[in-house]
Amino acid sequence: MVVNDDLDGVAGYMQQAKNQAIENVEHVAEGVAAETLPEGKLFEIAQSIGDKRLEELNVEDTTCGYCAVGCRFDLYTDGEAVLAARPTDEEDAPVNGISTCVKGKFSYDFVNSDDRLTAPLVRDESGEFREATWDVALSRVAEELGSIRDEHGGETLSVIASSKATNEDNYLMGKFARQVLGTNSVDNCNRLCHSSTVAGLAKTYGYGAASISTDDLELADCILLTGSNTTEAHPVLATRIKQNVRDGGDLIVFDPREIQIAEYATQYTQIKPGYDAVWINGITRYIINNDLYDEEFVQERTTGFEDVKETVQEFTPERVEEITGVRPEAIASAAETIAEANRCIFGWTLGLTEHSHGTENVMAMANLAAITGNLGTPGAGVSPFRGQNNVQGGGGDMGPLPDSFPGYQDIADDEVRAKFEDAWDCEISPEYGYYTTQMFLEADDDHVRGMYIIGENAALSEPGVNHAEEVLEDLDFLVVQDLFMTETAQYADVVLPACSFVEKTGTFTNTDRTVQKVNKVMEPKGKARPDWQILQDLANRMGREWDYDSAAEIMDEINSLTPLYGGVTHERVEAEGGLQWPCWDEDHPGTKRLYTEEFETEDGMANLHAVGYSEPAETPDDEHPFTLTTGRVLYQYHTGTMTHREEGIMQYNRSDFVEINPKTATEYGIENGDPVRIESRRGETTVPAQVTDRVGPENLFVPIHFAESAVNRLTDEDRLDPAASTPEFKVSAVRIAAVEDDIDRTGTEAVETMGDD
Ligand SMILES: Nc1nc2c(c(=O)[nH]1)N[C@H]1C(S)=C(S)[C@@H](COP(=O)(O)OP(=O)(O)OC[C@H]3O[C@@H](n4cnc5c(=O)[nH]c(N)nc54)[C@H](O)[C@@H]3O)O[C@H]1N2
Ligand SMILES: Nc1nc2c(c(=O)[nH]1)N[C@H]1C(S)=C(S)[C@@H](COP(=O)(O)OP(=O)(O)OC[C@H]3O[C@@H](n4cnc5c(=O)[nH]c(N)nc54)[C@H](O)[C@@H]3O)O[C@H]1N2
Ligand code: SF4
Ligand SMILES: [Mo]
Repeated sequence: MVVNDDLDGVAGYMQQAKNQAIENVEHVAEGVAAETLPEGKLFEIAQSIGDKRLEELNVEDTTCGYCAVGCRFDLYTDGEAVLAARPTDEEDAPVNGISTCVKGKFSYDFVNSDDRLTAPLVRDESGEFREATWDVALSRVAEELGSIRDEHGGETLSVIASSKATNEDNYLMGKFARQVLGTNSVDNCNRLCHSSTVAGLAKTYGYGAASISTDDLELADCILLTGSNTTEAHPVLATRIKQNVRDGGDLIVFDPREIQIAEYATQYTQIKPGYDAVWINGITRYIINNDLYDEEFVQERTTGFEDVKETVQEFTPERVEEITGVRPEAIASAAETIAEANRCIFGWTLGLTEHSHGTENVMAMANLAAITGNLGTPGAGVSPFRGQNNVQGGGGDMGPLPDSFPGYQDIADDEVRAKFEDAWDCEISPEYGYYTTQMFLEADDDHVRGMYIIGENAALSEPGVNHAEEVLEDLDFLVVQDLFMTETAQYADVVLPACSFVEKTGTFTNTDRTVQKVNKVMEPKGKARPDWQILQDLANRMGREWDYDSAAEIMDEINSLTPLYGGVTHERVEAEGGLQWPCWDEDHPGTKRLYTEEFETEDGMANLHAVGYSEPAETPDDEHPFTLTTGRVLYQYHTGTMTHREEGIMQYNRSDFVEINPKTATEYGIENGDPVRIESRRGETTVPAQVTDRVGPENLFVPIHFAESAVNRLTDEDRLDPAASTPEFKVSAVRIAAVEDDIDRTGTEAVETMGDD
């Protein structure tokens, strides 16, 4: 690559970033960017800015729209495309400072992509989509949703809200569902993700959120991580964890796959998927029986200890080994390291939650954190790393949920409901609506007849998509609001073009409860509009009089109705560089750590609940002898609508694959790259093999990123966590076969067909 040393400004920065990335192999996110993005791409960015005068570019600081780490940076645009991301002032970037990962730094080709939706589309009588004006499209939506509501009742309508969108957008999605459509069936991707965390933590401690601040990750003496592929899914948090390990902290990783973060761990223990409560209870038992627990904390700040003590007795080291494959020494050493640490953080992600008993797994973990007294102090606490950029805020705090209003206020509580009925001038049923996973099941009996899906690619991301596709096909009416003609939008009657985070203003709330500002960097593409403006137009066509002028005005309403966000105004978020909830009023400084004095339960104590034996809903047998688990890779994001359009990323990762142990591969005559057919009781898919001892001989792993392989054809839509309705994405029983016919391994078609037809 030709390097022009004279490049200054942004171009110089890009060059510097690349040099640093190459030199600093420790920094995996940057290192990966350097390794994976072809030089051409980096050069192109540097060059395109080098060719322009800096003053011709628009620069805004904003918050990343990919994951919930909540990195902040400046984005540079020439009005046509995003040219570069570079660090913003460090005080405005409390989580990441100057770090970002490959997606936040480079993956913006989607914004100006030729296949962005730029005008509303309405399906005509022949079944073809036709471009339409906003007036025509929204009138059609208002008419169809209105007639289903009037004929069959509002409760037969469902809204899927979007954790990609802002808090302000999501607040209005919840309000729209309840006030305009008259349904409590409004939910979002949290159901497929961390809702078992929210349920488990809310029941034990009060808040369904991380108790720590990201800074605590560097203050802990010990971090127990499980079910989190941190370097790939939360790269910037992984950097902070690795920094802690370099400074002498202990890192314990329990995961069925020997993921990259395991290389940095003081202890890595391979587990069998689906039995987390068993090994966690084993550690709790060891700590209690060896008197290593925090007696004072247990006495003064918890209830339920005796029950827990009694219940964990069945999880003897021998039994734990028999069920999970974890050796007694591994339980003992983890238990001792946790107990010896003055401050320990318990971090987890989907490996713990996406199970038919995810809520119990989380409660087992919450018990362990409480009996060791690791809550409410610096460097100690629980940290579920949340997923989508705004799932904490938009997917939870803002209340697009079947059971709660903004701020987790229960819709069944008469006083709370009266407050919202009064503010929104409508009647609201005290009956909870359907969770996302239930919406799809209830549609079979016509309990759901119409859906409004906003920024969610359900046709790929729901469990059991063979069933989800049938539902989408059979609905009386479906409206989809997205950036692209997704696999879901292809089933719609009307498709509405929305703005991406780069084109709008508002706030996102990240994984440690920090509300941060999202600033408009570019004008909307074509006729696309911010989600809140579309909703406002639609609400008014359906008989309401919404007249918000800006996202800030919506936030004012949120402040007045949501105690947790009482003082979270745009002005303060901007001035203070982020505010952590709870922030009760204008004078409240926000909350760095939860539970310093009290838990948010009725008695102020951590209410421990004993958790017994649980196993996956489906276990391997002679017919389906392998356990399939599913998840992510660093370069791709979910169903690929954003990352598949970034050629630099696609050059590295063009298709899904199956991780398969060398022993199993030999047994089936499979070599690296060979196509493998994987079948479950629900469906099948074929992907190339990646032969690796990252997984054990009885386990397989397939990522979730490509429609061609659509791994959710194999997962199960029926068996859900009883408390949270989360599906068991992390365990399916499958069989495999080597296949003769060749499959497309280049992945180019995935890029070309996405959104084109
Ligand atoms: N690059 C990238 N980053 C992302 C996303 C993305 O699509 N791409 N998505 C974002 C979102 S929405 C989310 S929710 C997060 C998800 O972040 P993660 O949950 O870290 O992502 P997964 O790949 O689903 O990984 C889950 C981990 O659980 C392990 N696991 C599987 N089964 C079990 C089990 O039974 N028990 C235990 N203990 N572990 C198990 C897997 O081996 C894997 O290491 O990532 C966010 N960040
Ligand atoms: N097998 C298996 N399945 C899984 C998982 C797993 O681990 N295994 N993980 C689950 C999890 S944790 C999650 S979070 C889900 C993710 O599933 P989805 O949320 O369906 O995945 P995305 O591809 O992120 O879809 C987001 C959509 O929003 C659009 N979008 C982006 N920004 C905006 C905006 O501002 N406004 C609007 N209106 N649209 C926007 C994007 O184009 C995209 O189509 O997948 C779940 N499915
Ligand atoms: S770690 Fe997450 S928030 Fe940070 S740049 Fe990467 S995708 Fe964006
Ligand atoms: Mo997620």
